[in-house]
Amino acid sequence: MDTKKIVSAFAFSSRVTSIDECKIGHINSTFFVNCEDGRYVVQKINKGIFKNPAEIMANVTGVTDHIRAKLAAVGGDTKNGTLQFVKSGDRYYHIDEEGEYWRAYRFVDGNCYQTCDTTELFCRVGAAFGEFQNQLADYDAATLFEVIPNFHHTAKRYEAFETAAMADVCRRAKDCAEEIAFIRARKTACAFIVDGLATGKFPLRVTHNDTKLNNVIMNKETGEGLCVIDLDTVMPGSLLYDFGDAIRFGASSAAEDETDLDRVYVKTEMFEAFTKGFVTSLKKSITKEELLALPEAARVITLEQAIRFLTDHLQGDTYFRIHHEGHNLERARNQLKLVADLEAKMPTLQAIVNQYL
Ligand code: GN1
Ligand code: MG
Repeated sequence: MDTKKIVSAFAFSSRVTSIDECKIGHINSTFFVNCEDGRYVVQKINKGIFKNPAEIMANVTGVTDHIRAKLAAVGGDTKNGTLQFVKSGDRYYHIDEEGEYWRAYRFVDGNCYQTCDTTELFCRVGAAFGEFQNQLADYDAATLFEVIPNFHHTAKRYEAFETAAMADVCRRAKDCAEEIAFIRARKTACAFIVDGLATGKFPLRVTHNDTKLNNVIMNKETGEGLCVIDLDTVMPGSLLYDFGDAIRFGASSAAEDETDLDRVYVKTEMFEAFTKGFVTSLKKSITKEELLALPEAARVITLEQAIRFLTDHLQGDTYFRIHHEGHNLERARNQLKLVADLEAKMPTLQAIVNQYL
């Protein structure tokens, strides 16, 4: 792969001075491209996972244009408040000689966190995701391409897990019998959000679907949320997906792959902080049903992530990039520890959200 040649396919407004590789993220390959007029991100879209890169780029440019217009209307930061993609010819992606899809966007300078140490920070992250939801409240969901069908369909994730456990192609099931049993005991929980969407209990909204702490860039000066990034999975969904995934990642005491499980638990003060930022930012647009379901959503989405990691482990690590053998099993165990802790703390979490009724 000739990175220089790929980079040269994009219409940067000034000369490229250097290129560095970025190692964070489980899916796409990312490079930082330094130009005379600033920094850019050039990314190879993982075609194995994102089967329709052109449609993804239509989604993300549509969404970012919409947000930019919203920012302009209120005198907001149109330069850094949402991603700005760079064209290659007349489109927003470049196809290299190997048929791989690439895209480029302006690097948003700010702070990005992998773990959250203060409640203030996490409250601001919650406010940023709530605001993102608000900005897209009037976006026509019907125009969005469903990039990964059933992405947060936890019940279908469960079915895929059962299939993988039964097939056991790598003969790994015997080493994770306890984890498999733990998940099986929670099968009914998997339908909680999708059933609510199907019956109309929870409204269908445009959601981000990957609301990890590291997907919000924070303003270096003010500390407030500046830009929500990683928009590949923006699709119609439930606000509960976004809330649940944010708690799963940001209210955990440890990284997603911490193996010392005594160090992995839910920080209730972090749950409280995110809830405050998110709910306050959503104002009246969150329904009572959604509000009451927030703690359960955190449990369901954390369980879903454990299911996804364990399924990938059982299938031979074909989806999430691993850094060593057994990495996906370690991640699954970590997430299951969080599920158990969320269950233990459920009354406290419910009391926190009830304050907003
Ligand atoms: C993937 O690549 P990254 O870290 O942004 C995954 C998310 C998972 C996450 C777990 C498209 O996101 O759904 O929650 O890993 N993205 C996709 O860390 O599957
Ligand atoms: Mg991401």
